[in-house]
Amino acid sequence: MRLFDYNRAPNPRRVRVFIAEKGLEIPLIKVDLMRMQQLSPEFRQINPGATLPVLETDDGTYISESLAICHYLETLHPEPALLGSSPIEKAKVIMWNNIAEQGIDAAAEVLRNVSPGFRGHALPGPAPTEQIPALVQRGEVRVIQFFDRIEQQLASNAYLAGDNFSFADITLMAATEFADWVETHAYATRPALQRWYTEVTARPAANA
Ligand SMILES: N[C@@H](CCC(=O)N[C@@H](CS)C(=O)NCC(=O)O)C(=O)O
Repeated sequence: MRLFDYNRAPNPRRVRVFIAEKGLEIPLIKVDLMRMQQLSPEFRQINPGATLPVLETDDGTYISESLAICHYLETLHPEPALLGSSPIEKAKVIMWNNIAEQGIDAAAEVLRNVSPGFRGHALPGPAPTEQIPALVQRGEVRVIQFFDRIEQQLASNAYLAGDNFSFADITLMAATEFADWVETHAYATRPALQRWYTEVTARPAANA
């Protein structure tokens, strides 16, 4: 197995942390997003959507989408369970993972429409897309709304999906860090998020 990865991007980070939490070792193949290597014909053979991460399995299948990759790895290596154990827990992990992904999307809406580095590439994928300045402010509203919802959940739950650390926390960790790229400093004003962030980043896998 190999993971196509870029160390600074939030979605590949989710999968690297998941792999580290499982105690697995999967070789990383760097695809440099700053140099737009994801748009090369070679990489588009691997993932026509031109996004990272992508897992190449031992039989040569390419799996994109972080949740799909982690679901595959969880099936092969069920312990420790990071996608929930009981039916209810599994549903809550997917639910909160999907909500946490909205935080990444909201921060991306700001970043990709304001940063000169994303001119002509405001959306991932091979088609050129122009920035829309009005989306910056709308994205900022989304980011605040997102973290307010998260704060409410973490105020009465140890972890995002309930009592146990899960992939939803990994996604939220990536979202929280990524939101800092657009100067959100979400945890500075949200005590439950701060408490949770301190705890999850103390886990050894958080360095992945
Ligand atoms: N839904 C996908 C999102 C993948 C994604 O958007 N990855 C970003 C990096 S965080 C990317 O590859 N961007 C390429 C680009 O901006 O061209 C997932 O869950 O993995």
